[in-house]
Amino acid sequence: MKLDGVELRWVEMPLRSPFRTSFGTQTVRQLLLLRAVADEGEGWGECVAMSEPVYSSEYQEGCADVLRRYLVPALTGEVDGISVVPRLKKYYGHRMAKAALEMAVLDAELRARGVSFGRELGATRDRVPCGVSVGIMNSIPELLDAVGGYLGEGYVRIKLKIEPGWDVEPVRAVRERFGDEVLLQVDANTAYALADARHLARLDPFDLLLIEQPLDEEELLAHAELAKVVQTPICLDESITSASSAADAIRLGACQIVNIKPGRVGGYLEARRIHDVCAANNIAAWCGGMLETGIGRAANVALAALPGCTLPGDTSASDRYYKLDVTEPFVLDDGHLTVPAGPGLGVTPLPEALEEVTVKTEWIPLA
Ligand code: NPG
Repeated sequence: MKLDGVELRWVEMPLRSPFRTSFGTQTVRQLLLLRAVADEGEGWGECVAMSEPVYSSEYQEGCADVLRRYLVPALTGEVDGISVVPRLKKYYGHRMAKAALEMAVLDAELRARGVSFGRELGATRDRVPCGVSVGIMNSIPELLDAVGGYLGEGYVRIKLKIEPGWDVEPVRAVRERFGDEVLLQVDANTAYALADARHLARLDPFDLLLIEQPLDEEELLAHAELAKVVQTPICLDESITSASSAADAIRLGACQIVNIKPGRVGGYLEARRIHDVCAANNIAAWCGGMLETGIGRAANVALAALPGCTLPGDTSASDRYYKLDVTEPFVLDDGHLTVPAGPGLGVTPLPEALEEVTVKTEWIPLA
């Protein structure tokens, strides 16, 4: 397959309600969508970088810049999904930008071959159980209302965002109100230090599935130390940037569970390798989320259907975040989403919806 070029599309998706994490509050999700145009057809990619470098070092304008300056121009001549990331090897980092480009090329290739993302990645299920991530709220009653709403909609697992000052009490309140059977986990997004180990151990009585990324992303050994004090299983997110970092973290005892986010690790093919590393080590994995549109959600749901993704993912329905998605919405059915079965992502943006959220576009031609 030969690429004619790649269109970048800046979209702004208003959130139905503000989403607060330990790194900030989002009210609008700004994303970069990619459309790879090749001789054999088109493919879509989604770059999950945020507008500011507050979750990771990448950010939207940085991704656009590296895509136009280095990554897209490197894809001259014959290209297919599997060759994208190896061809970009000389350019350090920029995993979210690379992931988006790989995704767009892979989608174009798979659509041309008539193969779905799920089939290509090795999915073994046609629907996946879904969790939901619940932001930090202004009060416990507000939190209980939100959690009650999501449980009522059928979500099979609740993840509470936590930070110092919003941890033990919200967890206790959710357990007291909704009982011990609810699958419950927490996500700190690096907000704690190893010195907080005793405090975090106060979460142990609540029988959580996991505590996600309590410490800084570079602190693997500290996570291993924390695991000796805290009984709740530790799950890593920000720290896991590749299959090799996943293997190291597991070997060091820094995590017992892994959150796989394709953008963070440089693409769906690396995400699959991480899945394989986890499976080989008997480490549970699950698919994370980054407030994707229906485009990224389609691919995430395919990843979540792999056999080693044994815990429910942050693969919520479109209406968890957006009134209007750019594809046909993903709708929860008995707590599950259906894995798209059509060629490539199995979903295509709806022109009108896409237009409504688009801020600008840019065409990057290939020589
Ligand atoms: O359901 O898509 C979702 C969101 C899940 O909490 C979620 N994502 O830290 O994992 C995270 C968080 C996130 C969202 C991080 C957007 C960065 C950007």
